[in-house]
Amino acid sequence: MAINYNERIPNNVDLADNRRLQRALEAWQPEFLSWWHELGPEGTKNFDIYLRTAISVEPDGWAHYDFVKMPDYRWGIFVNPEEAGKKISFGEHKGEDVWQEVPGEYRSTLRRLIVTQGDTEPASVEQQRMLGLTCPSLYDLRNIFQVNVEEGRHLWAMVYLLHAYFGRDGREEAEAMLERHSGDPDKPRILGAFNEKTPDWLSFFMFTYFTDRDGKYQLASLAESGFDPLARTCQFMLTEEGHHMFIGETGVGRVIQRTCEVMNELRTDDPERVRAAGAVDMPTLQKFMNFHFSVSLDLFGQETSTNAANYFNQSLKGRFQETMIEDDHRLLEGTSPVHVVKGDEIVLEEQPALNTVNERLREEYIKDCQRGMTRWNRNVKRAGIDFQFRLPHRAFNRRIGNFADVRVSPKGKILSEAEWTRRHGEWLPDEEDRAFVQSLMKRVVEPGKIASWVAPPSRGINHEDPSSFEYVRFS
Ligand code: BYC
Ligand code: FE
Ligand code: FE
Repeated sequence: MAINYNERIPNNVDLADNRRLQRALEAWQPEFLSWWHELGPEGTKNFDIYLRTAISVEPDGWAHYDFVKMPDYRWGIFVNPEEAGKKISFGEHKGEDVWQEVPGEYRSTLRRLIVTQGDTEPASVEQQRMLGLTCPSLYDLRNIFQVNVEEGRHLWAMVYLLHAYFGRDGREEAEAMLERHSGDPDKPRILGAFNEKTPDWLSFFMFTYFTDRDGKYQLASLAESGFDPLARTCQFMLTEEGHHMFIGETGVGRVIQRTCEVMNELRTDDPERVRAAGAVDMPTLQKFMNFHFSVSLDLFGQETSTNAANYFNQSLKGRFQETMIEDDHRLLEGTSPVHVVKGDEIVLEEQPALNTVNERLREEYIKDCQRGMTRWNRNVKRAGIDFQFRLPHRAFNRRIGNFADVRVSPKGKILSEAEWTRRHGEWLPDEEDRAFVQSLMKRVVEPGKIASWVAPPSRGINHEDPSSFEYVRFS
């Protein structure tokens, strides 16, 4: 089904046939736009930006590339088509037809899941809103705007579900999405990581690598939902998500590449000399990875969670690639291992499988994070540099779950408070590290130019030239 761009709200959900819903969403639209003007990317009026816009939900050929004037981007509602005869694949409703309406008994649980998902999307836009002012190149400037408009669209995706399926409560939740703000002491965003700052481009690349990747795993789990409109909405969001993680992996990779170049040119591994040459030293990069990885691990919730067990059992939120897993898809029997604190050690303990759904998803996520890191390390080695990045232990720097109350080193050793206080500066960016990275953030917007701390991209967007193409035109 093609997306109709002649309507005020582009959509493939036949909005014109549902006047009430259409009016409700049209009433929310100006509130969204004024939020975007106030808390969306700073200083972008009248920029022509080479953006991708969805024109269908078909796997190939869904995206169209063209210059768009930033505030005129058309946010729309795109949902994958219904599959005839589709059955629920897990939980107590396994084998039943998927639901096209919200089952009454699961109404508040589903609403909560949708609100939690939806809340992260505008939060990330708020977190990134100043970064356009310090972009390292036109290519990167275009990329951050692409991410921002799509996260805005992901908010639309969840707001559509709230309006279409949750009546007045849903409309109220949609309003509240624009009232909570990232880092606001009175009305913060729901999940921890979305109240952290994204103050510089290194943080942005780390965020799109580590935190958008949580998005991938959460959306994939919701894409299995027995509530089919949610599943179909998340399936399409995942198509867009791939590019966000690409920006993260190549972004961090380009920073590492630049550092390696500087180290080779100067024949040094002295962090101070690397910094003096305008690149980010390896230990600082490792600290940023430690921070973003650990903060993102918290997003998976508690290791042992009755909430997660209920979501699964009620067929609301599945596992990653549920249908590919070979088991009974009920998890009523059997156990799986969970890391727990026992005295002054972290050990594995078997727990009822149903309660460990969050931990299993986190496990998939960790493996995925490692894959990109292995690629980065391969390039470091190829550059002849004797340094390898490591993911810290899953218990390091956690605020949620079994390790929230203990101090743990990146290698997984439980530490005394005194030792943590003495050493955490070795593992997490401190004020001075952040100030250094901040000092590198200078806006570069001439076509073909790039900042000192990052290598140019190796390929362009939509086969355009990576460096010389004018991805953003100012007027
Ligand atoms: N921060 O049983 P548990 C994305 C609370 S990212 C604060 O584990 P639950 C994106 C929890 O509320 C993907 N509080 O909790 C990326 C609960 O409170 P109550 C976002 C937390 O809720 C980049 C208590 O601890 N999508 O799309 O079952 C850019 C018990 O814990 C946190 C989703 O998250 C936290 N991190 O599981 C843009 C999917 N974690 O009930 C976008 C929807 C837990 O005791 N959300 N708590 O008062 C969920 O599936 C679940 O809410 C969670 C947490 C897996 C996140
Ligand atoms: Fe998103
Ligand atoms: Fe994303």
